[in-house]
Amino acid sequence: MSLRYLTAGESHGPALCAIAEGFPAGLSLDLALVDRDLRRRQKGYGRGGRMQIETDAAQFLSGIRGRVTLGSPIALVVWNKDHQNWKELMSPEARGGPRFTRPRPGHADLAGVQKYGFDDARDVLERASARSTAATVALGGLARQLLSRLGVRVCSRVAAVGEVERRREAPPTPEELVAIEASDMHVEDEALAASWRAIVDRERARGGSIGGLVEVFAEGLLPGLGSYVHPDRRLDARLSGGLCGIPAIRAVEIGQGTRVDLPGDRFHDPIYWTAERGYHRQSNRAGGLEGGVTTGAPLVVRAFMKPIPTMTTPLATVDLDTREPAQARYERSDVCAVPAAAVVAEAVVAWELAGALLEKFGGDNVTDVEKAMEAYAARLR
Ligand code: EPS
Repeated sequence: MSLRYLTAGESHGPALCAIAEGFPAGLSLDLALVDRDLRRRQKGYGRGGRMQIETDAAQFLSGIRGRVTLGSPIALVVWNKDHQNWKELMSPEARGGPRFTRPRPGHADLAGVQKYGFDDARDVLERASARSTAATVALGGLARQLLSRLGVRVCSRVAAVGEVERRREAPPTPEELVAIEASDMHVEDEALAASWRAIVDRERARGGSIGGLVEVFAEGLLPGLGSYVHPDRRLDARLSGGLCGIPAIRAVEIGQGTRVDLPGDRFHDPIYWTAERGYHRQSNRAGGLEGGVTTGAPLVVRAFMKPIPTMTTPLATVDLDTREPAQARYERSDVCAVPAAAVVAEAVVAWELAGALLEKFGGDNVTDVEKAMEAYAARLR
């Protein structure tokens, strides 16, 4: 394990924090870019009131000196501004307020209460909240800068909200990326964004919520990251595990991996060789991974997000105190967080790719990593 991390923090506690260990020394960081990713995560049509309160920013505590990594653990904090309003409920010193006794179907509320022996689902939901993904995105922001130094670019887009889906097979162009970043639906096509906004509005009016599909792309990868030699070294396994670790992600697809309706000759990518290009393919149905190993083609990974389980028209549940039928308690939430999930998925993919790169080319200093990559690329040629 060359790169590892831990996050901590409750949604309305004082802060979210993270420690990353295994970054090579000598990497120049633009710390403002991490905050830029945190702002991207806060955006999106369909977000709830919390995002009006927060202006997420990472405060770095260790592992960086003069904007250059030291090779020592990098600790960071994202303060929860909203904690000021929750001090009586959510401090290490206080736990006031009414208990949360009507668990929301689809959330971790009931499972967590049963598992940990609580009588208040708040003890569960504060950590189960997708608020924790702010820490994930800050870590991804660091990984992205390492990848960028090593020639790898990671980006994302939304491919579906509710029933309207439009996938891409190839990464967005730089011009399309500008449009994606400017869009409150995180997509290059404004007409598509408008149809998704209408779906979000419909669900808001129904008191419901809506999920969708996000796509993450990575370009500039050498062939040979990850491995087939053991299940836990397969990069597709690591990407899927990481992505399913994001709250509300229920399924992952690599390339056209779910197209089990296709026969083999239309599922795989024929191999060619020319003196100019070496080994290559004319298609990328595999999404850049074969046998758990990068092929050198762009990585294409999709993550499916379920509708957020907190709804103003709640589902049936049972009260934890009385065991009587009840309606699930409503907590402030998002009607749709699919654009934000794309940014989080990007961070997770960046993190896993940075780990895979360091595993193959690892060194104590980022220049050592670069040299190892160059030597490997020369062998491939
Ligand atoms: C989130 C912050 C949370 C929720 C959301 C994600 O803030 P609050 O509970 O104060 O409104 O908006 O969490 C959920 C959707 C959930 O189900 O837990 C964030 O920062 O992304």
